[in-house]
Amino acid sequence: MAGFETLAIHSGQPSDPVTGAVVPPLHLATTFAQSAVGVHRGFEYSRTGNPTRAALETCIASLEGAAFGRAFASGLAAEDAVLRTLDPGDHLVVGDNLYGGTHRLLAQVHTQLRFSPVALDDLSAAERAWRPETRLVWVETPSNPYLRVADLAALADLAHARGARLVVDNTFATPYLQSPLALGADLVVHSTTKYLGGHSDVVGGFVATNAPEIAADVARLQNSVGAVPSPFDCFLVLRGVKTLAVRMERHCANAGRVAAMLADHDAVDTVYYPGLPAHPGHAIAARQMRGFGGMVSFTLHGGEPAALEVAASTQLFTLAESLGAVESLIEHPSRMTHASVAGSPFAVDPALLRLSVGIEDGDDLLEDLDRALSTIG
Ligand code: P1T
Repeated sequence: MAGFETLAIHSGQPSDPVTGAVVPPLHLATTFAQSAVGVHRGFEYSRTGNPTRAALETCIASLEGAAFGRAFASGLAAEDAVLRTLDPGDHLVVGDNLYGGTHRLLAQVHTQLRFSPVALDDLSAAERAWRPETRLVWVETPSNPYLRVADLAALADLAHARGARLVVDNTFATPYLQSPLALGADLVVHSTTKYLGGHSDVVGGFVATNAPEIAADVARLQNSVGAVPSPFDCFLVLRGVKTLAVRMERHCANAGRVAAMLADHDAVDTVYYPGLPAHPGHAIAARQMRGFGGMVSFTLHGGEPAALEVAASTQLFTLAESLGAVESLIEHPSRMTHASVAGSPFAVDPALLRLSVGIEDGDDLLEDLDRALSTIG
């Protein structure tokens, strides 16, 4: 089997047999000619299947070590497809730190499901939350925005021993840094809007699995519900994926430097980064990840007022939602990405700031943060 970087560039993307083009063509056709009824070359209608999307699906599936992969119009559309495989009344054990939109999807859209938030870095909490109708364990690791780390092999064992499945949102880690399926997970979901796309210019999602019955369900839902990405969206994610490995190396290096600098800064209270030895999930992250990722969160002694001031003061770190692209971003989760979880067990400390550390010159990033932190004295 070829290495990760080789798969990222070539998997699903042989040169075009007609023209020799080395990049998969952008197939905008919505429909495909049939030589007789039901006789075609693999594609009928672009909601059901599209050649540019197929290239992306083959590529990302191979990066996740998955036999099957399906692309969606957004990360939430991918999550929605997975949740639709459940029956009314089914119960999920979910990490108590999740992207706010995932919580909103569970709490406000899939109201026929039940879910219990637990600290998934504490396996006994998952055991205590278990019910006879528990079908899924759903975890982000590292989580958004607290960068909590869950032991995926242990969670998979726990879920399987009780007849449930483990779903891992691998958005923060990416398949370059972490392989949930190899650790026992049944499904991986992604917001490809983030590191896989990598350039803040496309919204997308992905589901990967090795289980044929889950794959068939997800494919049926992808076609029946129709939350598919456009061919151009697929083209952009495919292009982003080609440089994922080199981008992640730089994200990790820069984030490691930023976390160390913040941990040393007088104005900073707590730094959340799995690469710091003091992080409670450090040992597990070191075991199950290839690097510690590009996301860093921290609180300030000055509380929310100081956080708001710093968020408004950085120059290189742009104040904006989202993450995972080449440029550095800063955001205030409790009022931005996680505003919808206010008042729930998923609520985020208003003193918290989240950084998506980009791949700019590391010295420039440290200088920008240092200058912004000096504004709060
Ligand atoms: O935005 P969308 O492509 O639909 O993906 C949703 C999603 C799913 N999972 C994780 C871990 C995420 O972080 C997100 C989206 N998150 C942000 C927009 C954010 O700034 O945190």
